[in-house]
Amino acid sequence: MLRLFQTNKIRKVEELEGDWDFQPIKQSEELPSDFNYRMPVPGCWEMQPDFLTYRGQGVFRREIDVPTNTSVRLNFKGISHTADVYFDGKRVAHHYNAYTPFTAVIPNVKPGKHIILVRVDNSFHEESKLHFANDYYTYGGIIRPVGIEYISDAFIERIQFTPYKNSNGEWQGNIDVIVSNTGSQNEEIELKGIFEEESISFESKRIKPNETVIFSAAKNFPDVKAWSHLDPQLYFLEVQLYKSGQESPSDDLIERVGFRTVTTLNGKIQINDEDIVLKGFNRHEDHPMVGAAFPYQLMVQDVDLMIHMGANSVRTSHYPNDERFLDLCDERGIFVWEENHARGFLLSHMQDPKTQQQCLACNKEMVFNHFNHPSIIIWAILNECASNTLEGKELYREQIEQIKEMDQSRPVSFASHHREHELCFDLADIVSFNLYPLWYTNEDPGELAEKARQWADELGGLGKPMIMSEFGGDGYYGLRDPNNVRGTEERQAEIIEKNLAAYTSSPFISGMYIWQFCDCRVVEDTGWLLSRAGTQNSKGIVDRYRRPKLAAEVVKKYFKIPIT
Ligand code: ADA
Repeated sequence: MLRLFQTNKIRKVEELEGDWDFQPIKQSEELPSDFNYRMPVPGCWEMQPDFLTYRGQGVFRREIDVPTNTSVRLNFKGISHTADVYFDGKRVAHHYNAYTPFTAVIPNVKPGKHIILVRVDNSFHEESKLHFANDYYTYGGIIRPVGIEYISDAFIERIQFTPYKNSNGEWQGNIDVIVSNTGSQNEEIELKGIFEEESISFESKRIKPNETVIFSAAKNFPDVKAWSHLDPQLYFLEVQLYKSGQESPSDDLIERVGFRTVTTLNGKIQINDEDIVLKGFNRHEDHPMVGAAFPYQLMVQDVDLMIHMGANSVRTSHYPNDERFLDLCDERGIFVWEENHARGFLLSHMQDPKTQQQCLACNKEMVFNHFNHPSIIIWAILNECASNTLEGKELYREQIEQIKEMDQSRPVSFASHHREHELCFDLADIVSFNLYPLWYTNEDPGELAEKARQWADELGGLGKPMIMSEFGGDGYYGLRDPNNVRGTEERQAEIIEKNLAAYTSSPFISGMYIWQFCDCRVVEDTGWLLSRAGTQNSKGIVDRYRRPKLAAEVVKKYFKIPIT
């Protein structure tokens, strides 16, 4: 399943799910011709008994049968972490970063059999600045779905829909449709939009070969209902592409959109002009049975569990998530803080130009691909990086400006652990603190929150909403002790209780994300093994198998009380 709704009625799309041939290879080895394994796609190779901790390269192979003369677009939703894609032996794409989608267009494909090869690398090396030994696991494989789309020369790349209210409080929307021409001739293109059986017109345009053009339209939507947490109304926005002189469309794309605004005024966050308080979890896409390659049912289980505990929000720490998960959040009315892929970069790491370039690429892919999800209400960058330095600040600035240029409709934030040394609050719309009172420090959560508000006010965040973006403590599932010693479920429950009691009663806090929803696997070579026993981060409120710990009842108690 690529998405939770039908994205095309005209363009033919198939999912390339199933067993692909697989062969591990060495770094400098040529592409293999013999394949000794079969590997599920989507899947993580760590789930296969011969590759439990394999860090290296492997090649996936799949034969496809193309029905007619056509152009083809391969749509990879996530390959961990570096991919080189070959079509009939010719390289057609190179992509870095496990957690963002990419496509490869192959023009003029003849009918018959063709071979797709994907060389995948999950090793840590100089070129890989976002994936390295870290407090979560970088798996290997084609971890998210793959689609094949049969496209005409001119095709719709994507649609960007921005809802807003006019001065009379009526819903309006800007629609941008991005169209490319992969053919060798100029194309005269007309688009027809359809929304709830009403049509939307666009000015026709000529597109030269290899050119990408944006078609724009603005429209009033007088009869729609707003998307909200309690009533997440969604609508389909369909765009059809006609080549000049043709009566029937040759391509289409359907997006699912919602009408809501996000603002930050008077130190609070508003959805559709109403103040909200975000209550939720940091979540890693990780599960002991599937790694990072979530099937739909396990996504639903996670969302259900979060809702069951009273959460209204999730932070996709520390990378963009699978689009099906975001679709699900749209459907269930879960507010999403989506962030780019970055955790704990020191200044020297940030200053390597490759790091910034990989972050900028990630930001672009995140915003372009996830733009239409009404559930996403915050974009964030660079979790716990060098925002306490002037040099780091310039890199934060460049990334925030880049995001603002792509999307002015959502606030931007970043999670900081620099306390009174933070230098970048002036760049963000929301100030966010990762603080671990009662776990890494012995401070009182309420007093610390007051201090944090003061730091925010003094350091450029005056008048801005404030979020406690991480807090929590270890609790090993099943480790119980009436003395509440560190690491027990009792101690974790106590830490969570004191933190939530403080934050849910502080009027200046607009959101809180517990670290973390579920325990997650971590990379062994981080050097923190003493605090990461079992190579896992054990601060989950549920364990890796989603069994609730004692703290789950505490969360329920606090998250279910309405906060005004
Ligand atoms: C940090 C970090 C998380 C996690 C957490 C912890 O705040 O952002 O990824 O590592 O600490 O468990 O210590």
